[in-house]
Amino acid sequence: MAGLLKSLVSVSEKAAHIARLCRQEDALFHLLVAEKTGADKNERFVQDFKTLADVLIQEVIRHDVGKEFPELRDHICGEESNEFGNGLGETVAVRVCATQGDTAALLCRVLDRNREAAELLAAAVHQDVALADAELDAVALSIPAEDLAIWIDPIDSTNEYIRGCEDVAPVEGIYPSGLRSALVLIGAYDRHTGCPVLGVINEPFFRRDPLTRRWHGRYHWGVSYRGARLSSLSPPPLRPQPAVVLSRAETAAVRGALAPLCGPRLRFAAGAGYKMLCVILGLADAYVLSEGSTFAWDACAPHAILRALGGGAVALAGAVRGRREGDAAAAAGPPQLLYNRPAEGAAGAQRWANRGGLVAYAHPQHLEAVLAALAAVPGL
Ligand code: 2IP
Ligand code: CA
Ligand code: CA
Repeated sequence: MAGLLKSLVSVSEKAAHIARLCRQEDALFHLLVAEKTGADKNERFVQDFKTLADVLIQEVIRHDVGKEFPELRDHICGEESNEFGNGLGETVAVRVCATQGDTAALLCRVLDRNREAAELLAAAVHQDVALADAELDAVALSIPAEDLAIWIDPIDSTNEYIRGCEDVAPVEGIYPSGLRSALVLIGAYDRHTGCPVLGVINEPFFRRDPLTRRWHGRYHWGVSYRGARLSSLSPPPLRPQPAVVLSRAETAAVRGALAPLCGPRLRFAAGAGYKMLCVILGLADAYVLSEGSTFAWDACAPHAILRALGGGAVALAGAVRGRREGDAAAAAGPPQLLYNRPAEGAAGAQRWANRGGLVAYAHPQHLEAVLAALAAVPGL
C-alpha cells in the first residue's frame, strides 16, 4: 500500500512537471495558447493542444501505475479518451510506448509533424521522478491494490491553466482564479464499496521563484481505509462561523441562503478540485455546489483526503431532501459520495456526474449548518 501511495505521488509529480513544461517551453506554449480561427481551424490537428496535454498526462499516469501494479491496469479511468484525430484525417490513440523514441514518433503524428514539441513531451514522459519523502516512506498500511480502482483528472481547472494568469491576488488565502487553481487529481476508491480510499492532489503552480520566474509545485495526500486515517496534512481547526467557497456560477438562491450563515465569509474560486483543496487546507470550511457540474474524477482524490482528515463530501440534493423528510438514516449524516456507480439512464461523461451537486466539508458540524441554511432553497 505504501508502495501504491508512493507511486501515485511520484506520478503526480511527473504529471505536474509535464503541465509546467507545456507552459514553460516556447515550442509547447505556442500550441497551448493558439487560437484556431477561420481557415487555420482545420489545417492543424483537429483537437486543441490543450486536450493533448490533458490526454497525455492521463496516459502517463495510467501507464506508470499500471506497469507497477498490473492488478490495477484495467481499473484506471479518467476524464479523457485517448483517441485523437490529427489534421491528416488519421485517428491516433495517444499512449506511452516502450521507448522514448517510439513515444516521440507517435506524438509527432498527433502533433501534425511538429517534431520539436513531440520530442520535448516524450522526454518528460519517459523521465524518472526521484521522490525524497521520508514521511511517505514511513507509511505502513496494507490495502490490497486488487480491491481498488482509480479516477484521474489530469488537469482540473483547464480554463485557468490555458489562460494562465500568474498574478492573481489571494483573498484570505484563496486564489479566486489563475494558474494556482490548476491541479492534478488522482483518487483511488474501493472497487466493491465505491468509497474513496486514497487521494493525491498536486499543485503544479504553487509558488513562482521571484528570480527565475519558474513555477514550483507541492503535493498533498490522504488515506482513509477501514478506520485507518493518514494524511500529509493535519485536520484544519474548527471555526465557529464557517467560510464557504462557491463557484462564481453558483445560483443567487444558494448565495442568498448562505449569507446569514457565513456573513462576510462567502468566498469564490475557480476549479472544483481547488475549492475542495481550500476546504482541505482550512482556507474554507465547506464547498457548496448546487449543480451536477462535477464528476467522479473531480471529487475522488480530494474526497479521500477529506475523509482522512475527518471530513467528507455528500450529494447536496439528496442530503437536503433527507433532512426535510426527517430521514432516519439522514440523522446519522447523509451518505458519502461514491465512485463506482454510473448514473442510471445517463450516457458518456454524464454517467459519472455528481448529480444533485455536492457539499464538501472539513467538520460534520459545518455540514449540518450548511444543510440547515440551504433547507429553504426552492428546487434543492
Ligand atoms: C472543471 C473545472 C471547472 C469547474 C467544473 C469542473 O473541470 O474544475 O473550473 O467549474 O466543475 O468540472 P467551476 O470553476 O465553476 O467550479 P475541468 O477543468 O477538468 O473541465
Ligand atoms: Ca475537472
Ligand atoms: Ca480536466
